[in-house]
Amino acid sequence: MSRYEDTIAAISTAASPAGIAVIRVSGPDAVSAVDQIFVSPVRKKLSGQKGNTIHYGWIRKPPEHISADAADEDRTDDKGSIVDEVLIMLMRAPHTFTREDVVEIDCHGGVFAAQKVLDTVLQTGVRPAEPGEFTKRAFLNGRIDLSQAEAVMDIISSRNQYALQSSVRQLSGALSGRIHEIRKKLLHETAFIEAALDDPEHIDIGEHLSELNSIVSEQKLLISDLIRSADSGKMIREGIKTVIVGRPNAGKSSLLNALTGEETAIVTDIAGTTRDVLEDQVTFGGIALRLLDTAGIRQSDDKIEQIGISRARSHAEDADLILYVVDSSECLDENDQDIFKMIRGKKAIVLLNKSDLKMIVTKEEISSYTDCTILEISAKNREGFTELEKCIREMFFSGQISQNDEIYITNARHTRALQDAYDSLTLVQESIQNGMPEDFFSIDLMAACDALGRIIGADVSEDLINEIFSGFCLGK
Ligand SMILES: Nc1nc2c(ncn2[C@@H]2O[C@H](COP(=O)(O)OP(=O)(O)OP(=O)(O)O)[C@@H](O)[C@H]2O)c(=O)[nH]1
Ligand SMILES: [Mg+2]
Repeated sequence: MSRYEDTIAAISTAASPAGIAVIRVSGPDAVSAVDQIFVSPVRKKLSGQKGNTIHYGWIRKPPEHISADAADEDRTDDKGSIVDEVLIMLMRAPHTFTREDVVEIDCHGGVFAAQKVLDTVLQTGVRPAEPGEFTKRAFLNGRIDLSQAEAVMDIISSRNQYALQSSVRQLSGALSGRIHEIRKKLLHETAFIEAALDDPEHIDIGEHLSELNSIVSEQKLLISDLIRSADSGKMIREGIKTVIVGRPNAGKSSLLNALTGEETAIVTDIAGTTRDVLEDQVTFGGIALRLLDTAGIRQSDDKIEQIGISRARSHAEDADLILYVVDSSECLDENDQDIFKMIRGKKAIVLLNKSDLKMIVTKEEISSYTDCTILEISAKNREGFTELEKCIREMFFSGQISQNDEIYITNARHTRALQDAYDSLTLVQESIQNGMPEDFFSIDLMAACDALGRIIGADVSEDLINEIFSGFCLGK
């Protein structure tokens, strides 16, 4: 049953010119409201139709709005009241996304046309939906849990293939499933302790402590795996911050342009062309990169160039990935030594650029200065990019994201909740070690369940009562 008494409507497609727009109406009056403004060629009524059916017809202004509007527009015939030709998708509760009656109106696209149809729907007394309200109803009516509701938002905003895949997995319940498993174990332990406290004559908690400790350790491990995945998750969502560095004229801007497929940066044979940091987003083999082209690094007396170089250094400092471009047709010099120092201990790939020319610098020479992967490329001829793509994928996603079933935490709220759960479990272990009374364990175990529950929107007290009654028959 829906918790809501009102009916909401909104344009669910993008507000841009398109062939079709979809107006979604959800709530107890969805069908009767649309019935007031829908005319079918055979005069059928939507209220008499089954769920999951499609109906052709027109949206017409509601009767009480026709005369005034028609007078305005000097139209008095029936056609003057027609707003658009439409297809109606009729879906009945509870087999819908919101678990309410849902009517979707496929009308003609274009911002103005769709808005006209929505206005007409609203004239029946339906209220405009707030942002995300359909998904909120789906959650509150029990159709999806909170992490799945958030995944819906993530799917909508995902900007690359991996972000999309990760959100779709979350929507399908992958993250919820993992959280449920951990939470179930902790709830079971909490219920056991509660039962022991209630019935000390029959249940001895002392015998159970080492098992409790190892169960808590296992769950902490699972939680910390999830927390660790948040770094990759952030990169999936926002793109890997990839800073291109190198000496002037190495071909950094040429690389940026080759990767973006656009003439984003100015390329010349004058050393010191790029002064400021240039940023662009690309999807490279399905991976989102936030690419930053920077000023060539060298000793310089030019004030502007110096500022550019120091910006390059500071971006390299907090980069997720550094692409160090070397002009392989020229000998290395002291500036390169400086850059080798800069990339030490960082995730970096050395790109021997200009492989189309006679190469003077070799992989062997470079590898005497760094352990980083070294690849030969030609930014000018776009050669070596497949290798680069493979290398980045292996560095960040251990190959293919789609072929393993890893879960990536992409939401800061989830990371915080996981950290809280982890900290509470650490307290449980400390209490065990310090021989504290049982109620200390159960308070912190409950806190951990609570924190995990925040991710999926579960209520710990309700779940604990269920577990106690189903598992331990308290009060029998
Ligand atoms: N033959 C050849 N020339 C290249 C290649 N990549 C870049 N160049 C040339 O090298 C010169 C410098 O290229 P840029 O991309 O401007 O180099 P940069 O590293 O951005 O230089 P600064 O902005 O001055 O630091 C230009 O003349 C490019 O056409 C390549 O793969 N092969
Ligand atoms: Mg440049």
